[in-house]
Amino acid sequence: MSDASRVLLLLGGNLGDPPRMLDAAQRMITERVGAVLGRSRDHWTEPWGFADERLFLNRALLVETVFDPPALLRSLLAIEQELGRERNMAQRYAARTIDIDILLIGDRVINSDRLQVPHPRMHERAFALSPAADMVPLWVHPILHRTVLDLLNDLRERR
Ligand code: PH2
Ligand code: MG
Ligand code: MG
Repeated sequence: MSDASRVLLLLGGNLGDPPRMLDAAQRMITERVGAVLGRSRDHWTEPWGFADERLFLNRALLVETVFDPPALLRSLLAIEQELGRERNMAQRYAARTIDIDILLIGDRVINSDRLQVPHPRMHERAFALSPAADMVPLWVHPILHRTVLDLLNDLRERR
């Protein structure tokens, strides 16, 4: 068995009933992946990267898990599927019921075909950094060597 890792997840969705979807995802994560040590506020955010009439609800979770990264990814994808996530291969970004992304796993850096950690676009996305900063503002990004709060401020400066 591997040691427990602290994982920062981002939940997001903009179809159906987002608060209910995110609550259901959080419950399934607690049951199957590990203890939820903390959660952010809920943030209603503008769709990023594509146009859609419906706002996203985003929430970050701090989770402790004994799963290794591939097992973690597999179980998060299974939860997305069970909650009705449909993937449209023709579109990079699309409206969805639920998305569960791995933002950070401790100070690990992973570059496999299936999984990149830190999430490669987290530093460009206020919808990820704002919820993260509610909970873990001082977590240091292991590639950029900036805290979550610094990354959020950097983004604001560039806008
Ligand atoms: N996720 C995306 C693309 N755009 N926009 C917002 N506001 N929130 C998201 O979670 C989100 C997005 C890709 O996964
Ligand atoms: Mg995503
Ligand atoms: Mg995803």
